[in-house]
Amino acid sequence: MNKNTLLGLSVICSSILLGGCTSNNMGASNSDKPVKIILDSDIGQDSDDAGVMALLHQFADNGEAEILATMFPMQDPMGAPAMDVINTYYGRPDIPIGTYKGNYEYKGKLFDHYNTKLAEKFPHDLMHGKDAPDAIALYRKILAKQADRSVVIVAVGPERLLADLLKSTPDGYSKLSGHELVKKKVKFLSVMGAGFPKGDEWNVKIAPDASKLVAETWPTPIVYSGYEVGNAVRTGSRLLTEAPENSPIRASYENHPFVDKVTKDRQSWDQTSMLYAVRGAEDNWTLESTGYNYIDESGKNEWRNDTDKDHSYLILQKPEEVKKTIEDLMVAPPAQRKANHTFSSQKD
Ligand SMILES: [Ca+2]
Repeated sequence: MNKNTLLGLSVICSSILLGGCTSNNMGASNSDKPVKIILDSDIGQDSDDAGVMALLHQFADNGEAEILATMFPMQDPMGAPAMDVINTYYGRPDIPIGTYKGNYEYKGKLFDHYNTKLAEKFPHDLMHGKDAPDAIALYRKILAKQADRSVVIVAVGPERLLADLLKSTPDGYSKLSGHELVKKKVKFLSVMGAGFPKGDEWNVKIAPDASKLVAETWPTPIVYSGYEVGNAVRTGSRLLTEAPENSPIRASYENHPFVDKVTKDRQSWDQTSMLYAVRGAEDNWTLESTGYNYIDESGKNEWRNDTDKDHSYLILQKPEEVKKTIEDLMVAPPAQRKANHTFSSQKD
């Protein structure tokens, strides 16, 4: 990345991301639309994972994004069905869904706060994680078909799949190693994780070796939305009054134990990473990019300046505007053309 200092503010100017740079207005330009997205989300843990899927589908409705796949990085067999519920609600029941098939022991307690509830209540046809393909194989299958440097991965949970993807070996989909395949096909990685300038954040701590490997070896730019960004943007309460009653996003926030009992809002960690990935920085954020994100063995992290890598982190500038943008997208119904969708011809 090229780096400029503008009025004392360190910003990145990435020729990879932008083909140029104007002040702090970073990210994919309109000419890059639709942005090809793979979402990697630990849905069911926290309500913002449902929120991030709402943003992704609204961006697809707007022609801003193309959804290549959604991936679930944990062993919970109901994660993939919950993703299928939301994809189906938004009229895209055939989006490929991959799930983690490995035996990694996560370093903390995992929850199914709403995956099973969604699967029991809403239409879908992927009923169990065992029926979903292995996420690493699906990553390789999809990446192999895409144009070079065209895919943006948005990772808003533990980075288990990303680390295992890097370590994957040639197969029937590609003769490239995982590292080579990512380098060839991925434009950049947008991560919700860590904290800046220092952090001790859940997504990293629950699989610290994975986040550490990705930070140290991922061969494209990485843009982190740290804990402090989403922590300052609270959303969700409008779902209860403005979203359709049959919205699985609304259902994911209703009665979720992490949602504030008074305000009915929850932090918007995951949505910030998606918003940046699709729309760029606009004037919502500036980026710090001189240095790199160091992650230790336990998952604690800090921004260091002794070496420069293709890492950046978001610095929130417009919390109220970001809040409104995110919540507008979360409460909006699926496009009308999809409201008439029938569920008779779903996945094969
Ligand atoms: Ca998450």
